Amino acid sequence: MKILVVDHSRVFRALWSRMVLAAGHKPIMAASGAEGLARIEENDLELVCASITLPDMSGIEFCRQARAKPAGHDLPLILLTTKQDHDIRRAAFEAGATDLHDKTNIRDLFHQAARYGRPVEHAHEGHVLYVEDSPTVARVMTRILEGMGLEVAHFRSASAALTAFDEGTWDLVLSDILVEGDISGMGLVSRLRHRFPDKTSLPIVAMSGLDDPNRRAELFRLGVNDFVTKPVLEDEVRARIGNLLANKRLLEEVQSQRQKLYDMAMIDPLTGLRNRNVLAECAARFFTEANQKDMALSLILLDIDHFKQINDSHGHLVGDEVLVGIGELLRTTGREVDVALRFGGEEFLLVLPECDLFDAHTRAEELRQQLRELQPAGLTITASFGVTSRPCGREIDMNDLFRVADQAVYQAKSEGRDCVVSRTLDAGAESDFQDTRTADDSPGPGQPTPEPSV
Ligand code: GH3
Ligand code: MG
Repeated sequence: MKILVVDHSRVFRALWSRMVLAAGHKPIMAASGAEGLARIEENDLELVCASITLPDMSGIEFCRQARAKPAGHDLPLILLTTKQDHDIRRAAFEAGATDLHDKTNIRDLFHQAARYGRPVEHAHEGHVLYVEDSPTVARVMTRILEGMGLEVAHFRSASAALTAFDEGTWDLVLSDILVEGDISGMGLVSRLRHRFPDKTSLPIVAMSGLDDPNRRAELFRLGVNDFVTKPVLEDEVRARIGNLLANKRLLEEVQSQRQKLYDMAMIDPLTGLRNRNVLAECAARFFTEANQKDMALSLILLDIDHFKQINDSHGHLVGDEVLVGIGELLRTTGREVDVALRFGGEEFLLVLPECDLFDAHTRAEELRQQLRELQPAGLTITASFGVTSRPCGREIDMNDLFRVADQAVYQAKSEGRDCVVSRTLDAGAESDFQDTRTADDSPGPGQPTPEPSV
C-alpha cells in the first residue's frame, strides 16, 4: 500500500518511514498539512496518517481539507494522537477522520494497514430480480450489479416481477418502493416474503428516495433484509448486496455440509441404501402411525446365503459387487413408500408400511426370485427371507417385530436357505407361511444347502 505520513518532526518521519517499509508498504512523507494535501493530489494513496498537531494547521483541519479534495473523499484518514478524549474524537470524526490511533504505539498500525485499504472485491454469482420504473436509476443500478458479476433481470412493474419470480430462481430481489403499476414495492415485498419466508435464502433489498424512518420500520416488518436510500452510493450498495449474497452462500454451504454429514451418518456408502441409523427415525414414524391408526406394517429381513464363501472364493471386492447389486435391486423395485436398509454386513431390511403379512410374503417371494436371476458379479446368489407383520389391534414397537423377522430368517436358514419364512408375532415356532420355493429353482426345505455358483 502507498501510505502518506504527515508529521512535523524529522526524527519521527525517519522512524515511521522505516516502519512503513518494514511492514511491506511504500512510505510517502510530508512535514506539514499543506505538503500533505499536495501529496494527496499527486499520489494514488491508499492510507493517510497525520499527526493531530501540524505546524501549519491542526490534524482535524487537515482531515477537513483532505476530505474536500476529489482524491481524498474516500481515502482512509487516521489521526495520530497521544490523547483521545470524547471532544477530540467527535471533532475528528466530524472532520472526516476514519479513525484515531495512539501515536506512541504506531508499529501495529502499519502492520495492520491492510484493514483500512479497499476490501478485495469478491466476484459474486447470482440472479437478481430488480424492480425499478425509472430508466435512469435502472441503468445505474444494473451497471453496479453487473459490475459485481451478477445477472440482472429488470422489471418496470411489481406485477411483471411477480410473474417472473414464479418462473425463475433468484438469489436476491431488489425493489424500488414506489413503482408504477397496480402493486407497490411494499406489496411486492409482502407477497414475496409470504411465498418465501426464509430471509437468508431469499434476501430482499428495498430502495427508496423517501428516507422516512416509519416507512423503513414497516418494510423491515414486512420482511426486507436491507434498505438502500436513493440516490445510491455505489460502494454502499455493493457492500450491502455483497454481504447478503455472502450470507446466502454461507448458509447454502452450511446446509450442504449438514446434508453431507447426515448422508455420512445415514447412508451406506457401498450400496447407497440407508443404514440402520435411519431405522430409529423411520421406525418411530411408521410404528406410531400404524399403532395409532391400526394399520398394517410389515418387515422383510433378508440375509445372503453363504456370503462368506463368496468372499473366500472370489475375493472381498467381488463380495462388495454382490452387495451393490442387491442394494440396487432393493432400491429400484417395490413401492416408493417402502424403506430399504442395509441392516448389517450382508443383511438387508425392508420396512413396508400399509402392507399385510400376505402381501409382504408375496413381495419377499418376488425378491427371492429376482435375486436368483440377478447374477450380481456373474454369480448366482440366494438369500434367506424372514417376514413378519404388525398384528391388528396391538401396540407394538420395532424391536418386537424385528425379533420375529430375525427368528424367521433363522428358520429359513435352518430349512435349507433360499426360502421365505413368514411369522406372526404370536406364532411361536410355527410359521404362518411355509417355504415357497418351487421344485425347479432350488432344493426344497431340508435339502442340502446350495453352494454359491458362478
Ligand atoms: P449364512 O448363509 O449362514 O448367512 O452364511 P454367511 O456366510 O452368509 O454368513 P456369515 O455371518 O458366516 O458371514 C457373513 C460374511 O459377510 C462375513 C463378512 O466378512 C462378510 N461381509 C460383511 N460385510 C461385508 C462387506 O461390506 N463386504 C464384503 N465383501 N463382505 C462383507
Ligand atoms: Mg449370510
